[in-house]
Amino acid sequence: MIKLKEKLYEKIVVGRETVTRLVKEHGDVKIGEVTVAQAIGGMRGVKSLVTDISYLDPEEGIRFRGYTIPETLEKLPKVPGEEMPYVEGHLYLLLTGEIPTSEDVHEIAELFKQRQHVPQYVIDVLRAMPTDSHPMTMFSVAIASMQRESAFVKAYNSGVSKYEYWEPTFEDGLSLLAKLPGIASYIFRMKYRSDVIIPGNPELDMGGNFAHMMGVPKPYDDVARLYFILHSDHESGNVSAHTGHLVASALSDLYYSISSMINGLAGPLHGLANQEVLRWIQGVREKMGGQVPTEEEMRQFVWDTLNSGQVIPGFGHAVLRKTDPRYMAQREFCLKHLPDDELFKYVDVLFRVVPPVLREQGKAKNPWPNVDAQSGVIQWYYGVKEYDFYTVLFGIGRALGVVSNIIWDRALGFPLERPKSLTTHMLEEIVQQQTAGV
Ligand code: HAX
Repeated sequence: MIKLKEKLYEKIVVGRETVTRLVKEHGDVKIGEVTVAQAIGGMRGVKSLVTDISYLDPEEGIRFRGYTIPETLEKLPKVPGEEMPYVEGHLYLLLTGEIPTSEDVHEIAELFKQRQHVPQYVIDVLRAMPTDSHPMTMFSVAIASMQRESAFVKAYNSGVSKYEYWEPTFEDGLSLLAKLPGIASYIFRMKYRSDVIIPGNPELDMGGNFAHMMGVPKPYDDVARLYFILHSDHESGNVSAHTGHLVASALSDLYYSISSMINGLAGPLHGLANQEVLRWIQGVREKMGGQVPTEEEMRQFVWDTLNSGQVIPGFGHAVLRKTDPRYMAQREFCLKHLPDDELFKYVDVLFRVVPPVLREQGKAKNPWPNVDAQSGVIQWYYGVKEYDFYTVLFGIGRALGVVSNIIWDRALGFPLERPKSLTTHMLEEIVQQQTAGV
């Protein structure tokens, strides 16, 4: 048996005991209240989801299984001779909560190698799509097209017990994750590199193989590893993670769930913001004739965008109230590898200018930069200038976290998600009753 699966099973037994005890013995304990503003306002802050894979503290930022980003990057086994850890090791951490040994990492790397081949029919589907389809549309369609491969569906149709649902879901997760770098790089090369496709190299780790198939030299392999790890999980209420969980809660398989996750990620208020940051900067760059704007000039560009009723992409967050540590990790990478890059200087000016302007405007609860403000600059520097591809990179990373969450959803027997809705008239009645009661 796969060692990772054995380890996972040990943890699942403990996890099942915990959730059974919590529901049986403490099911009525209140963990929060819901206000009218929260019900109308996108459920901000409503505590109604459960995950152990990661936790987002508004002040500190994300912790993966209890580890901050610097701790994660420091503790995970590194690819020999490289700066960044194995993405495979990060998946082990997300799934089990433990730092893997190099043997654990190599087991996953080996499983990925066995499963990385992208079926020809997926390529045919991509080729049949209009050439101006957005890369995220292509990515979503390619994933959905593989639904016929689902081990979960086969097991479900043959009457597997619900206590075993997690096992074929685990199989689907490994098979799907192994193929995502190949599919993504295929889309990139087909669309933007004259259709010259580079076959995968099974000797390489996930990040290394992705860089190889993209046709981008070192240290892009480390960029890929850093990206996939940073974007992997952000607890489970964000649009992409929540969509994946919600769709999976109907017992839709991982192919349906991850394709839906990609669709949620493709919105400009979420993952597409990394594309939008580059689009916004290019607009400024054109107006500046290539010159880096002064802080005063940049302030005016920011105000012009706000005054035209648009958001400043890459700034603000629904939960975070400080600069995103995912932004800081990428900023450190930029300071080390591309300190004199022109676009990095733009982003640096924005870092100083945007927060005070957003504060002065007085609307955004969090004026600080998020992960998307910095990520496109690194891609641009290494020659991946087609910014409508950037959210696909986010999608490969996010799939690691959402797949891990869905395997655990199945293991813990989380039920169909079905919150209750009210009409606005009912809200008015509740308000009247409570005001009268005061
Ligand atoms: N620029 C301008 N206005 C902003 C803003 C920004 N960057 N961030 C928030 N605001 C505005 C909101 O639009 C809202 O305006 P209205 O009252 O007119 O509706 C007001 O400030 C209050 O919003 P909030 O409570 O601070 O923020 P939300 O939780 O509603 O939204 C968003 C969080 C991330 C969607 C928001 O900050 C935003 O639109 N940012 C720009 C887009 C972006 O960078 N998205 C990526 C976020 C990180 C992520 O998920 N990555 O994938």
